[in-house]
Parts: sequence; C-alpha cells; structure tokens
Amino acid sequence: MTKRALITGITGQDGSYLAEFLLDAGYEVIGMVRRSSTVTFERIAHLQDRIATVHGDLLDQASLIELLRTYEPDEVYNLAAQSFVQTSFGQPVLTGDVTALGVTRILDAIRIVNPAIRFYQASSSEMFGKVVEVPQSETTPFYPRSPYGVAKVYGHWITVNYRESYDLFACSGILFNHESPRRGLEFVTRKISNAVAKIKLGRAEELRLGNLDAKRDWGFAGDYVRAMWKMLQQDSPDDYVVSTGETHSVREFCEVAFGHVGLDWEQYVVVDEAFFRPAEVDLLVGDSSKALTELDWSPEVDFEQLVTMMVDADMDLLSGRLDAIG
Ligand code: NAP
Ligand code: F7E
Repeated sequence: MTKRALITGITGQDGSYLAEFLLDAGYEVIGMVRRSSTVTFERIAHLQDRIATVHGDLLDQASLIELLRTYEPDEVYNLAAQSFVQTSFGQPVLTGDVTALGVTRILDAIRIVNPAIRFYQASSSEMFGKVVEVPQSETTPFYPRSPYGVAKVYGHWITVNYRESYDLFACSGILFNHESPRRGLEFVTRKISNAVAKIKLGRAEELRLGNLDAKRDWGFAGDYVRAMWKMLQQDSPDDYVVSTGETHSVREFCEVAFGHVGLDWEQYVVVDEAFFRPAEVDLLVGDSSKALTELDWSPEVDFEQLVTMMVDADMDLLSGRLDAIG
C-alpha cells in the first residue's frame, strides 16, 4: 500500500530534498505551507505536479489537527522552524513559539488524531552549543548558545517525552549542519558560494563575513534526508546523531570556494563585526556511529565535493545556465 507522508517546512532546503526522496520511494507527499503574500515555492517548483501543498502553520494548533484528520498521513516529518540562529537573537519569542512550542502543537495533534502516526523531529547540533565533549554523540549533554538552540532543546525533549508518555513512534534526528545549492542565502556556506560566483562574474567586489574561526561539521542535505526516513522505518523509535565526523572552519570553506574558481579568498573577504553573534558556537563535530550501525547510514558527499557543488551551482545560476535551484 502507498504510504503517505506529511512534511512541514516543505518549502525549505530539507523539505525539498525529503519530498524528492519520498516520491522516489513511492510515497504520496503532502506538504504543509504557511500563507504568504508572495510565493515561496522556488525549491519545490519542479515537484508541483507530484505533491499536494496544503495550508497550515505551526503557530496554529487547529490547522494541524485538521490536516491530520483530512490527509491521514502514516508519517509526519516536522522540518518547519525559524531556523536561522542570528535571527533567533532578534526574535527570541517568535523562535520559541515556532521552533519549540510548534513541536508540542504537532505532537499533541498526533496524540489526539492518530497516535499510530510515525513522527520525525528535526533536532540540531546547535543543542550542543558550547560543547562539553568532542565529538558530540547522542549521550553528549546539551549546552545551547542561542534562543534557537534553546528552542531546539525543548523540541528534542518534548519529542522524547511524548514517546515515553504516550508511546508515540517519535524520533529526534540530531542533525549537524547540512548544506546544498538550495541553502538559504543568509547561511554562511551559501553566502560564500553565492559571493564567489558574483565576484568571479564581476558583479561584486567583496564578501563581508563574521567569525572566520567557527568550525562546523558540514554535510550534504541530500544525504541527510535519507537518515530521516531510515529513522522512521526502524522497529522502535530512537534518537540519532547525523554528521560527517569532519570539522572545518569558515576560513577553510572560503579557501576551497574561492580557490575552486581560481581566486585568493584573502583578497575579497572582509571581517565585519555586524555578523558576529552575542554568543557563538565555536566547534561542532559529530559522532554518527549509532546511525551507521543501526540505520546503515553514512554520508556520500565529502567537504570538498560539497563546497565545489555549491560554487558550481551558483556559477550556473548567476550566469543564466540554470533557471532555478530546484
Ligand atoms: P529552512 O530552509 O529555513 O526551512 C524552514 C521551513 O520552515 C520553511 O519551509 C518555512 O516556510 C517553514 N516555516 C517557518 N515557520 C513556520 C511556521 N510558523 N509554520 C509552518 N512552517 C514554517 O530550514 P532547513 O535548513 O530546511 O532545515 C529544516 C529543519 O531542520 C529546521 O527545523 C531546522 O531548524 C532543522 N535543522 C537544520 C539543519 C541544517 O543544517 N540545515 C541542521 C539541523 C537542524 P517558509 O518557506 O514559508 O519560510
Ligand atoms: O553559521 C559563522 C557563524 O548561519 C555557521 C542552521 O541550519 O546549522 C545552521 O546554524 C557559522 C557560525 O549556521 C558569517 O557565526 C561567520 O559560527 O551558516 P550559519 P549555524 O548557525 O551553524 C545548525 C545545525 C542549525 O540547526 C541551524 O538551523 O558561520 N559565520 N560569518 C557566519 N554565519 C552567517 N550566517 N553569516 C556570516 O556572515
């Protein structure tokens, strides 16, 4: 029988890759989108005739209950969030409402409508924040460093709590940074790949960045959505770290990205205090051996391939060889 999945946040980076993956696996895909005065479907435009988009909002409990009643999904992937760390410092209450309480709203909707629905929560390595051990695994204590990280800790624990209280099949995927040509332009990797293309094509002269020393475990989003799905196919629900196990600094990302088009990053990158954060996460590197052992998951794209893929895609996009990033 065809399985039906509901994806919240389908218009985001991960939502678009997950939708592609599930369609290829034979799923019927329902994507929850929030009302907007402008169209936000750029990443899923190429899937429009294969998915159903339906209106709902993580801020509105009734809309979630109604969606579950109407569409009767077998699996729910909760990818929706206010996901930009810098914005969470300026809008901490909104971030808490969507990224933290939004998880309770959807879990409670599942409990009320159909507790047999399998649930995936998009948790984050930002929960480790000021890391207390290296590398970080499922047993590493959390020490979030932003309202976003704090909200994700809440989302993680409410997922565990609904699993333990109501026997829901609820999994928390603790995913480290994952990127792609579809990454939002405000995140540092895409900001860099996009600027590299603009500079190479003569449309920009410099790139202003914040902390170049921050280190992240960067993987490819297309690899990471496979892990989300695998979690919901197990015999019992659990939590998993998903990462590459390698860490690189923002500076190294610049070196590889500019170097790929024959430019020296030091001639173009300007450090700008405006992009520093009130509290920083200095170093993240994950230990995903549990995902390897139990889910048979490992990443296929390495750091260099990821950076060059993003630069090539932005070169194609900006030089008109590609119409869209989807
Ligand atoms: P993203 O590109 O920022 O997408 C976020 C999605 O959430 C968008 O579809 C957005 O809709 C939607 N959304 C925001 N507020 C909403 C609301 N109130 N109701 C319904 N939908 C709402 O994020 P992403 O990179 O794909 O990440 C997916 C999830 O994984 C997020 O929860 C993120 O926090 C988490 N995560 C991401 C990473 C990563 O490295 N990418 C790592 C760990 C965890 P609009 O298009 O209308 O704005
Ligand atoms: O920053 C530094 C910045 O905004 C990475 C989200 O998907 O991954 C993401 O959160 C690092 C930070 O991602 C700039 O200070 C320097 O140390 O790309 P980012 P993030 O904060 O790691 C986690 C796992 C999530 O869950 C989140 O949803 O880069 N950095 N200069 C900069 N960052 C930005 N954005 N812009 C700069 O100019």
